[in-house]
Amino acid sequence: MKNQKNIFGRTKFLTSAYKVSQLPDDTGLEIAIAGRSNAGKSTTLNTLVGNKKLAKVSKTPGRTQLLNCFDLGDNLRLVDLPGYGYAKVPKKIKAHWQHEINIYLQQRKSLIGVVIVMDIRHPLKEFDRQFLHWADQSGLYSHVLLNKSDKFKSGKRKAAFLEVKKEMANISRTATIQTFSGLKKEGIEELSKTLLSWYNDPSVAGLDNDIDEEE
Ligand SMILES: Nc1nc2c(ncn2[C@@H]2O[C@H](COP(=O)(O)OP(=O)(O)OP(=O)(O)O)[C@@H](O)[C@H]2O)c(=O)[nH]1
Ligand SMILES: [Mg+2]
Repeated sequence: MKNQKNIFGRTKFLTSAYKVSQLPDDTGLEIAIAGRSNAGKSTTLNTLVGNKKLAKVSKTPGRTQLLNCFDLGDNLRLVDLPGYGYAKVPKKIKAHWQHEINIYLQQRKSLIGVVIVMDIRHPLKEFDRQFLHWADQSGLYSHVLLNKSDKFKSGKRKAAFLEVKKEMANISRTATIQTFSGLKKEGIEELSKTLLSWYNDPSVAGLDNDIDEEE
């Protein structure tokens, strides 16, 4: 394995797709960031890549309304998905996104795993469970981020972690979990290690996906 310490640091915005059919060619390896609206998906992405401005963050839930696609080079990508479960988004838009996310999850061959971002104060809501279940069934990697962990003191944080971990095991045999704070930049190392191990798993998509060293 080559030195891949900073592949996330080289992330560039690639494209915004309103529909799955507008995404880049379905080759290489892609990891999607999913989760309820306002859980902190865009913040997580920005924290991971060390660029506050890459993905738009907003106090208004439902901000990310496109499939925003980012390029790490070597045909590796990250996709920031629109959040699910926000009540105030008009029905028509919600239905459109639900439809597109379903198509994306079912048809995207380059998709190897999903990061499911949850607010540590409101974990494992219905859609989170569905996502975990679906990823497990589809043989995708999944990693749960209990984000906004800065909102809890360490005792409460640990308790939430253990509880979600236990409950999650009933839904997915393979999902992993960690606490995270995009705000305090805590948990980046664990997250990047996890994603790198997915990108480097030669069994996914049967590709030679050895990652080049940063110049
Ligand atoms: N305290 C705290 N706030 C956070 C953290 N991560 C994100 N936030 C805040 O949560 C709000 C939503 O963050 P986003 O990253 O835009 O969330 P999102 O999941 O991308 O939201 P949508 O695109 O609307 O689905 C913003 O006000 C962020 O500043 C965190 O780790 N701690
Ligand atoms: Mg967002």
